[in-house]
Amino acid sequence: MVTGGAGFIGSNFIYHVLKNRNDINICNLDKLTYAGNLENLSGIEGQYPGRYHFVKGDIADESFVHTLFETEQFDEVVHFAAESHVDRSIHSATPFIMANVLGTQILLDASRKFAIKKYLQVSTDEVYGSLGETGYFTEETPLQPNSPYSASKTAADLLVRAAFHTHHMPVLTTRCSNNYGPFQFPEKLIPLIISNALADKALPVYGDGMNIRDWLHVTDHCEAILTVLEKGKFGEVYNIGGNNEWANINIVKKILEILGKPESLIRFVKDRPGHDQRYAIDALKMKNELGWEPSYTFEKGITETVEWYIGHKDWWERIKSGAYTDYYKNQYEKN
Ligand code: NAD
Ligand code: TDX
Repeated sequence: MVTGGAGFIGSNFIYHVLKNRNDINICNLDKLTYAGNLENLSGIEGQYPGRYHFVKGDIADESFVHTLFETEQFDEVVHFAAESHVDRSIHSATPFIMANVLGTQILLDASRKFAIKKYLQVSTDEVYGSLGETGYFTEETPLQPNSPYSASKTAADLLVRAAFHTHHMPVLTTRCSNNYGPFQFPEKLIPLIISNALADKALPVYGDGMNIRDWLHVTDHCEAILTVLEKGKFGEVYNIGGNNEWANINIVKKILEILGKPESLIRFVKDRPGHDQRYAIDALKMKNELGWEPSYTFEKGITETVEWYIGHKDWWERIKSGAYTDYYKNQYEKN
């Protein structure tokens, strides 16, 4: 079972697995929140007959989850489903606790009751907090989350850790840096900048634009998760990253250069409260123990991603013209 498979990384993961592993069938459990979009998977049942099906439901609904596990008899669980946007967690934290914390414990309980053979928790580098100018997050870095989003992801990681130590559950945890690629919801930096620039709209950059993120192509993340699922050691944490640090302002300028749009579109806006300064992952454990390394260069990945958004204007225009417009006004046009 994949949870959250109608979102950005989950949908990419489902395609990646069905394409590369003939012996794996997938049930996708997703609540279809604002971020879940079945258009991301349109035609997949026909492309892979009998190997994929969708179930709509909430991971935080205990009786529903237990019934589903009993009916479907899953072997393995890969858990992506989450509220995932830091800015939304600053406006309202409760949905993050319900989905990310309660939802994770309910999945762990069901996995234990129905003797799931492997449970993989998809986590984030944000659990480690923020770095200064030097250094990297290793798997031993203390957990110091700074936003309600990252605090909820940290709580979930600790519940997974407890499930291993207390119940000896077959769990694995991955912590990845920022992803980019096709099907990313246009509230996140890269798709927001591409789609706004294509529409000649202002490009909001928080603060001075000097916050740094380590960007990884989503396909590399999916391959890393599959590697951990197949070769990882139970109870262990694996950091996944691109060794690819960029200041936000330079990412924005890079996108404008690819699109041939002017830098005059850039607007420096009010900073995100508690904005983490820098994330950078040390992914040596993935390389040395499991033999995984990123395959995309950033040049190739970002160029392909910009081309994907140019070719899928209908996809993001539909999102941007729906309920998302209210969020956008509240986040960017209120001040
Ligand atoms: P996303 O917001 O695009 O997708 C999340 C999906 O989860 C959506 O389809 C949504 O409908 C579903 N969902 C939310 N609450 C649910 C619930 N209660 N029950 C069932 N489904 C629910 O997120 P994403 O960017 O694809 O991230 C996926 C996972 O990867 C998250 O756990 C996130 O913390 C983690 N992660 C993301 C990044 C990144 O850069 N995007 C980096 C590292 C880790
Ligand atoms: O309008 C914007 N302007 C801006 O300057 C937005 C939306 C973001 N930013 C900045 C904030 C961050 O420094 O860009 C950077 C990236 O922002 P997001 O795309 O919101 O990602 P981030 O906050 O880094 O979190 C992401 O990476 C880790 C994902 O959303 C998380 O789900 C994942 O865990």
